[in-house]
Amino acid sequence: MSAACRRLLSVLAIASTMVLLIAPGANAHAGLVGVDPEDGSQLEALPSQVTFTFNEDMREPAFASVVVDGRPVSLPAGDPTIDGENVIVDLAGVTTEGRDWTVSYRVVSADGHTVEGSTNFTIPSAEVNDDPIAADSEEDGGVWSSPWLWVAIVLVLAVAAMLLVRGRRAPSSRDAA
Ligand SMILES: [Cu+2]
Repeated sequence: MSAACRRLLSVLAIASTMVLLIAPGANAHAGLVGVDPEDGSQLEALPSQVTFTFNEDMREPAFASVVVDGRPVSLPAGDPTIDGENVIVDLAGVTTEGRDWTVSYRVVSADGHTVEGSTNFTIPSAEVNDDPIAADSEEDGGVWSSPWLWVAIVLVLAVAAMLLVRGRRAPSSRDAA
């Protein structure tokens, strides 16, 4: 095996390790300590916001998606707001009605790991939402499920790792061509 080939293999190994470390859900060190309204709540009406509280400060980027009765809901207020340990999903402006709500989040913790999860509440008095499912149902968080995003990340990391390996070897130049 040539030196260049070995170097390429080590670069790929480093890159794939880094991808595993940052991939969503691979390693969730920050813990969720509370949700308001509480997971499993039965409510009279849609709350104006859902607040996820963690055991450490959180940071952007933060994404949220909302599903009611199995149908995606668009969030007029956009991405969640981060306030220290709180990640706040603003539901003001949501006009969709329905009974069984799931609010999911994906956010970055202070140590740089991605943390994700969801909470559920029901509005027993509401009509079940049986609207046809919109074609663009992938809009929230869809980019994270795209394989091309991860391919791009692997390429960027591979280039970065290669530059690092080169930089470290430059002074000795023992395998210069
Ligand atoms: Cu962590």
